[in-house]
Amino acid sequence: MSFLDLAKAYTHISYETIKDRMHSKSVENLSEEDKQILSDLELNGVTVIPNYYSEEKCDQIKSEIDNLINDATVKKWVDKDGSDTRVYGAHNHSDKIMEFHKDQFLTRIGEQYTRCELINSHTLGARLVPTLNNLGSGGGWHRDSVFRIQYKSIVYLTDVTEENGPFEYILGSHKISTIYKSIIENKFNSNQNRLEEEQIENFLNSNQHLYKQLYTAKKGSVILVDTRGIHRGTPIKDGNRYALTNYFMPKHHYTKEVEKKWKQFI
Ligand SMILES: O=C(O)CCC(=O)C(=O)O
Ligand SMILES: [Fe+2]
Repeated sequence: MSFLDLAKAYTHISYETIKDRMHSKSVENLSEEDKQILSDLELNGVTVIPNYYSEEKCDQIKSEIDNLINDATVKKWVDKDGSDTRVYGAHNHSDKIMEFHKDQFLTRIGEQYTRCELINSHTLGARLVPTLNNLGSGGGWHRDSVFRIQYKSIVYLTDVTEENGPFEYILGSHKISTIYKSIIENKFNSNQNRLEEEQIENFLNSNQHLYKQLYTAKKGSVILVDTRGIHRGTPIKDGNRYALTNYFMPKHHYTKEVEKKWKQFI
């Protein structure tokens, strides 16, 4: 293990935690439903709410995403093998997507979980189709951030089976102790956010109580997730997968530079 990596990770994580506490937002009036969702998020790093959107609404938004993808005036990003097509600023083009973007319930849960006021920088509308050797949504196993807490909400707009590139998460890997442990036992570096299959196997061998969970679900299901934990969209084998993703971040992380970074894609 590298003491330097451990010291670096500890310094950055402590710094971010102190900043979060300085900007912390108090949590009031938790309903029973909120409590259940929060305890799931805290324990596992991820939770699912089925039937959040109706089938009809999912179908409408799905066809809006197709229209956006086919509209030459709309900014989009496509991965190198053409499997993953993304409209990062989808909320700016549709009232229904804007509704998801501004969803008060999803925002409130995130604020309760992170204990910070959140900004939703943008809502991604994405379509996945199978191509040879595609990596899946997000480009393989990763943590969105090692040092900072992250919260996203994803709604599936199509039924997602094992064939359609479901979201996958290592339950419990959002815990900071797993970051330190992986530096000590698995030779991860201080800011190791991209992970090879072999590193995932080593990580799981060191953490026998943690396991991978595949999120197959019906259209309309919402996944609430701390994307500091280790996750990926699995490679898509068949059919397609449409989804919206809210990119929340604590308000004090939403600097001018962050805003500028995302503006070029929106
Ligand atoms: O769309 C997915 O299944 C996960 C993509 C991802 O890595 C993310 O949104 O952070
Ligand atoms: Fe991610």
